[in-house]
Amino acid sequence: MKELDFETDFQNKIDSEIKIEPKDWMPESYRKTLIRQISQHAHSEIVGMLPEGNWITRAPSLKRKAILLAKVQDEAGHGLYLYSAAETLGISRDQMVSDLHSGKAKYSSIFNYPATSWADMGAVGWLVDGAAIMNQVALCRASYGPYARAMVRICKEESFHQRQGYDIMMKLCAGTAEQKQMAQDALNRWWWPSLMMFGPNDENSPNSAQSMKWRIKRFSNDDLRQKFVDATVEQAEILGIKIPDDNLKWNETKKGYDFSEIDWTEFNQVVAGNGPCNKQRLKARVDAWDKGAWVREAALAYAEKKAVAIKEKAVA
Ligand code: FAQ
Repeated sequence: MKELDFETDFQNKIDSEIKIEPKDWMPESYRKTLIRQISQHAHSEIVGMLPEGNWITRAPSLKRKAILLAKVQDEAGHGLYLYSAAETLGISRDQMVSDLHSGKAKYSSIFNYPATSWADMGAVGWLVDGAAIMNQVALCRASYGPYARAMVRICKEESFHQRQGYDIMMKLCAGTAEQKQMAQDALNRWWWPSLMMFGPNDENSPNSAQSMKWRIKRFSNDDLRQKFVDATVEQAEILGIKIPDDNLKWNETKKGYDFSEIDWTEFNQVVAGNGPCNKQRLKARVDAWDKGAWVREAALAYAEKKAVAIKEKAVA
């Protein structure tokens, strides 16, 4: 078959909702786009463990501590499913990690903000996991099989994460005036960064058109952001706290909320590495990698020893 026939066949498969699998022919640019998105997504899960991991020792009760611990462990698992999915595209895990540590690979802007109070654990679960689910449910139908399958499992766990965050917010909002104020303060600080998670506006999103043609993405950045705002407004009303946007208003014509423009200068600064915690987050990852070298070496030595033993047993 000629290159052009391969391309037509590939796009026909996608249009017929047939999943692309690792050994199938794919355009080099499809492979690269997937490696970029899946590895960025994996890095986000791993770096995303840091703001919440910081609160495990300070959770207000044993129950909250156990729940938070389980959530942070889930995020590690998500990172691992996603690194594995990316590996099927021909990139090694070491390469991906090295790209993260050198600053070449991106991760979600949201994790460059500090989590300064216990209420932030509520806001992160409610808003950050909420935004993540809104984006990720669609990814369960991504055209690349290993990514789509990883996302199915991740989404199940993310819904629990979102609910535990909302539960923290409900408790705080039903507590003392000071606790409710903590919840309001957390909403004020996490609202705009959460909206930024969906990426640039559609007209400034260079990857969207091609990713949608390839059915990696099913909805545009702005469509998903709108869905998130529409779903979240009512949840804030139930909590009795106010979303920090004076222009937030129901628009009957579009059957959705109007809201203010995002501060794109801030978004670009955070993505460029100049957010409040970028340096701290990367340093934590690099330190963990360096300090964990002996674990990787020991695991490799054990695997080699085991392989030799199996070989010797087979020969005997
Ligand atoms: N932060 O052309 P587009 C989670 C970059 S998981 C940083 O629109 P695309 C779970 C983008 O990479 C959260 N960079 O790009 C959790 C591109 O740069 P490049 C992560 C961003 O790919 C919860 C450039 O801007 N989720 O939270 C961001 O079509 C709690 C142009 O943008 C995923 O990764 C951003 N916010 O659409 C864990 C989901 N937005 O690479 C722990 C999978 C955009 O060309 C605790 N990813 N950029 O140099 C996606 O769905 C897509 O990649 C988008 C961006 C929607 C993020």
